[in-house]
Amino acid sequence: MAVPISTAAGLDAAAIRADFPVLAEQVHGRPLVYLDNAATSQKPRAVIDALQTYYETYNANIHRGLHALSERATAEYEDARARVARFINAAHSHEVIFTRGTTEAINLVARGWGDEHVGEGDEILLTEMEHHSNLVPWQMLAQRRGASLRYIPMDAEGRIDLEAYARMFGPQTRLVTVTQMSNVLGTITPAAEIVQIAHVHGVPVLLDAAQSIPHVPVNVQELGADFVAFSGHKMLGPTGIGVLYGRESFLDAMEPLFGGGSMIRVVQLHQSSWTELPYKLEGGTPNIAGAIGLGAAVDYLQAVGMPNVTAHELELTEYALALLSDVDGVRVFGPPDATDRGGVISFYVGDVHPHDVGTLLDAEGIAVRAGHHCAQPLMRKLGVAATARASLYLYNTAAEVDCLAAGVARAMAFFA
Ligand code: C6P
Repeated sequence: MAVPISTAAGLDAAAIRADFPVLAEQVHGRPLVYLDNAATSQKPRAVIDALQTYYETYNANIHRGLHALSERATAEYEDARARVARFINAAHSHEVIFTRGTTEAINLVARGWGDEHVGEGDEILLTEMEHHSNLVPWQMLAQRRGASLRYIPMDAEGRIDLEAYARMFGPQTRLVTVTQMSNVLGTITPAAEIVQIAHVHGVPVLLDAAQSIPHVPVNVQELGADFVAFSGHKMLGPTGIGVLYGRESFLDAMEPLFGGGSMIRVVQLHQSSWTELPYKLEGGTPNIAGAIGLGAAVDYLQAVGMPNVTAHELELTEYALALLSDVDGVRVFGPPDATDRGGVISFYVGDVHPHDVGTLLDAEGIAVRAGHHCAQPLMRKLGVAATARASLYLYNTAAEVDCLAAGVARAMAFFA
């Protein structure tokens, strides 16, 4: 397969591919074409090495032992936190709380902040394109507290009606919680404007950045978001590690979700007091290796340059949209213009069930996802039960997009 050596983005795809051992694998006797990056990304050697080095040379618990291994593990864990904080331009390292992923980060806010600040008759604003992780925790909170969810008007391509949104605020609006990039439509939402409008009304904003932070530069201070949630495994890092970023004053106002070791100041028989951020919100032994791996992933992305990652994916997305729309009978969801979206491309092939499309592509070594993508309300809005979805990342190439389009055309012909 021909692999472009470099793109207009200045990104050396061949060199990058060589850093990802799994990309050399064969699947069903064919070279792997991995286009399921919205589900999880592949890992570069640097991340795998960071995990191995931790386990082989300084595995120990953190913040506990006075011995050399524990001191090194603690230093590396805290260094990873500082690197993640720099990556998103947080004002302080302690505004980065390590979680298991986006899901846990959002649940932490729904419980730790929501239970304290949302009550009877209050309203939470969100969109119909939220992943279940940014929907179900708010339904649960609304049910616990007698609050309600209100949906911001948007079109079928995920474009938010900002004027209608601005009119939704009332005295009982407590929170806006929206995705920064749809995991189905690829739509990039106007996060800065969403935050600006909410702040005019004194309402905080949570951004689900699970699909954005891996692909576009995100500066949390510039955006002004109060909470930002994302997952390590979608940005070249290990599974089981993610981040809740919160502005200091908001994290201070949160109750811990997990009581236990590391999060206390003083424990008495009938009550306890909490220690400072970030530890207050990280009860128990954290995913030490995962955090260190995420630190290595962030270093990798920064070395490539996030603007280069974005530009490369934009180029590939434009190419993929053009090729797929050339296949007769293929319907592509989301904004038609690649500049309004990231490299997440959901599509439907004629009347063929997306699972059959996924199975046929898999037989050719092409990994895509098929299903409702944990976004059932959005599927209903689109009038489908499922879609096939190809999602791109920095190591994908134009040649791989050619494989996808050819595979989709063959699927169409096979079922015609
Ligand atoms: N979306 C997908 O294939 P976790 O599972 O906690 O790492 O991430 C949850 C999540 C939250 N928000 C958005 C926008 C997401 O896309 C995801 C994960 C994967 O689309 C798995 S369902």
